[in-house]
Amino acid sequence: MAHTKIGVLVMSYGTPESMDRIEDYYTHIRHGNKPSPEQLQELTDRYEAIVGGVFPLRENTDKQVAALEETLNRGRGEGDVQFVCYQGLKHASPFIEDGVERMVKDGIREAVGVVLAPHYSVMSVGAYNQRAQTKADELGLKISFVKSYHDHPKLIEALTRRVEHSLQQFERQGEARDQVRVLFSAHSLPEKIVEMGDPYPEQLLETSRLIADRVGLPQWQFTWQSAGRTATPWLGPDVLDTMSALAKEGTKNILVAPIGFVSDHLEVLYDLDIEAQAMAKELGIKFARTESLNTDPLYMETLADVVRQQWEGNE
Ligand code: FEC
Repeated sequence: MAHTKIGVLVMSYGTPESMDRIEDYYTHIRHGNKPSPEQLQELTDRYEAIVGGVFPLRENTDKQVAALEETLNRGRGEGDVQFVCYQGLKHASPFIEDGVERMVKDGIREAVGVVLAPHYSVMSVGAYNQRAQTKADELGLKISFVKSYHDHPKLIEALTRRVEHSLQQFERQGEARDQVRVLFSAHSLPEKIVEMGDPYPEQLLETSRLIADRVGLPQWQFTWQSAGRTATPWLGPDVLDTMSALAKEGTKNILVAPIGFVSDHLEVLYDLDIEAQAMAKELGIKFARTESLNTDPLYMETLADVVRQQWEGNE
């Protein structure tokens, strides 16, 4: 018989709790290796630059987790299961393992895991799920995972509306929409994922195509962003290189839609709003980016749908 309370482990990247925790956070991202003082300063400067050193990802993730729980239980009738959401972060507290432990302490016996990132890579979503599975096995929790939801119609609708809204803003500023080059972007990963047959690049292209078709975009392309600062080659072209190349070809307007991210955080607020915006200024290009999903009800319904489907598939 099904248990009445089903745990939902909502996993997200995580962000430092305060400025003095940046080093711990960075060390965790670097698999236990401390960053050099220069690397630490450089990351601290980036956090300082986004509205004076706040960590918007923390509040946004809190809000997304609360909104998902509300969406999952909306209209719940007597006898229906109740979904209880727990947060599990990849690189900060509460860690993925903490989330699993809390569920078990609360008496949860069965759970579904979902990552606040729509596209599957063995290096991103795969790594979150692996850690959660290991902890769940240790504690005897039955858990299964949503792998990806990059083509969910409600997600596509939410992203389409954002592209459409931004194009209308260009039009209000006197630019014809067919003169705006739309760049879909996502976090780069090491090139080796391609040889591994990882679905990440193809899923990102699929999301891009679905949005482009719905908006009726004559010209668009996909580009990578936020590549790590390591010696290994990362997937390219990078958004800054793409912008330079387009400027050379005479492009005057660029709209970036960071479809690989679902929240306002460093990679959007710094890498696009500050770094790419500054590059656009230098290149004499008008630049905008689409708004982040954050707690958009369509995104919350996307997550609720895939969690329910995963749960029903297990019953
Ligand atoms: O706002 C914040 O505080 C956090 C913003 C943030 C998000 C994010 C998402 C993704 N990352 C992905 C892959 C990698 C790989 C490395 C890596 C490194 C960093 C560093 C910072 C950072 N990431 Fe991130 N990422 C965010 C922040 N990321 C800071 C370290 C300094 C730097 O390189 O800039 C390389 C380290 C490694 O080998 O592990 C790889 C992927 C995503 C999108 C999916 C997801 O959200 O999980 C993929 C948000």
